[in-house]
Amino acid sequence: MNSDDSFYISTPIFYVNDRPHIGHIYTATIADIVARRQRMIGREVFFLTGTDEHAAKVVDAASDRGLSTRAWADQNAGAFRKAFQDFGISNDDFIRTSEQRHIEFVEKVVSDLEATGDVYLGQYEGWYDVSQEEYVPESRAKEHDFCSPITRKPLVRRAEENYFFRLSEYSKPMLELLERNPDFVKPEARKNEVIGRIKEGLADVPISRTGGGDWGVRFPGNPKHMIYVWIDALLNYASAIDLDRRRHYWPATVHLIAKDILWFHAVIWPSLLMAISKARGNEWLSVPNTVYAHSFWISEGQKMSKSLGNFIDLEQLHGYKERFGLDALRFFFATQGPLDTMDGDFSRSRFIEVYNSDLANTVGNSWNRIVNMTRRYCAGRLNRKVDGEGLGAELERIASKKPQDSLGVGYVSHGVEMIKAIDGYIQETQPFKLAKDASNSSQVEEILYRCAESYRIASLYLWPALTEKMTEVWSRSGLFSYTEVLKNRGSGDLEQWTAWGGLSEGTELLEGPALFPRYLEE
Ligand code: ME8
Repeated sequence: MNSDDSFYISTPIFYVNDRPHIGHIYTATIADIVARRQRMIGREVFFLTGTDEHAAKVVDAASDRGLSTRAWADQNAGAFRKAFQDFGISNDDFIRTSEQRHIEFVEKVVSDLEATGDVYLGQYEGWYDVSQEEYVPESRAKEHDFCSPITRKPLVRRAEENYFFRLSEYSKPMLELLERNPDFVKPEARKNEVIGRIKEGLADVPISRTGGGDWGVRFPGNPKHMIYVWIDALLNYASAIDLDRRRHYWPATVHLIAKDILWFHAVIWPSLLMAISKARGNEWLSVPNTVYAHSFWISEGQKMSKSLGNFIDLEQLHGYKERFGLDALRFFFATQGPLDTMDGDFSRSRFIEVYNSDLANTVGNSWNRIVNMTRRYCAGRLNRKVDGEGLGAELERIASKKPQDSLGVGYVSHGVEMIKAIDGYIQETQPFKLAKDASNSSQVEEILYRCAESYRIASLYLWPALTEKMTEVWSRSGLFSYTEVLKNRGSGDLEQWTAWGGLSEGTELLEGPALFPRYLEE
């Protein structure tokens, strides 16, 4: 088991047949928000992402462009790496399945499993979904008119000699796992889907192919066979940890994925891990704590697809970043995204609406008011440190609410609620009216301290999403210590930081450009 203060989160590793799009940036951003909050709490976080390279569609996409597979994979892996930097993702490692450290790990695991009989040579015939690189069971193929349940492309009939993984042995252990750990699959509705499918029965799954060229990991001892891309891919979560200095992160706290790849993560992956642990008799490959499957973004009300040409691509995302700032995009992902079981619509008009109401008019405007009043009525300084009377209890009430998602992404919305409470308090106490009479000055100072201090607490909830602008707020109010701790990926002390009274008496609030200027569509 990993120690209580370590936290390991992963995203899927993404196919390098093409460039990143909104779905990839979304999952990485949500994982990033979770990772940052955990670092603030004081956990030692390991955040992994990377690329899945040995798929046949990577070979096809490269040959369509007249490129070598390696060159195309390198180019796109580079595009993912760069995109994650551009969108503020704080991953600790980036693994590529074409790396030697990964390939050797996969070979070793497969040999171990062959030795125990969990992997064996057999004959397979079935319906293959080329677009998803997976076989579809007969019943599911029929149900979907022999088309891909995901992409609707026709399935093809394939027969081959394959190595198999003895998944059929793991129905019982899987059901026991789901019973023992109620958080194993999240959200709840996804767990029920998984349980339903396991109860229909688990058949052994092919884990190698022949005749598909030489791009991939060869089966140890039988080089005619290549290891099926999904087995290769899932093992990234372990190969990246297979270093003495990293093993204590195991098992993964959360594998964050979307619903399209739930089966692989919620059933095949843990079964594989149980088989590996059996083969090696070691503990470090125990099953993950949680597989969290979010839903899909659709675009302006329609499913995104290559054929409709309506994918929100990197260029568009950069456009949002340039116009509204990176924080605005991260905030939209965090508060409006398909984190639960419903798909989410990414529409420009909704983006602007949320930006103006939550960021410009609430988060940005509130800070602006506090600073302006402090400068106008108190020469820019918080002269009187007081308790949180009239506001503190409300902040505590908001902070104690559990967000709807088990990942804690919903805490970002708590920050917005806190700021709304500050606005309500200003409305109620009317410091701008009180300030007209000099005899109220101490009262005004108290009110403004409460506002600034509450804003400071809210900023800690908002920071995992609004990393740039809340860092700016901290630097305008002398709170460099947070920045220092978090910049170096150190562990914060959220509990202490969110206690009342973090702003010291005499703190100067500096003016600066609006955090989120109101956006008016030309
Ligand atoms: O499946 N909305 O890679 P992939 C939200 N290599 N998220 C989306 C999305 C959408 N419309 N479309 C994609 C693979 N995603 C395998 C994974 S893991 C061992 C191997 C995100 O490039 C979401 O996270 O097709 C989804 O699970 C993932 O991209 C699929 O990425």
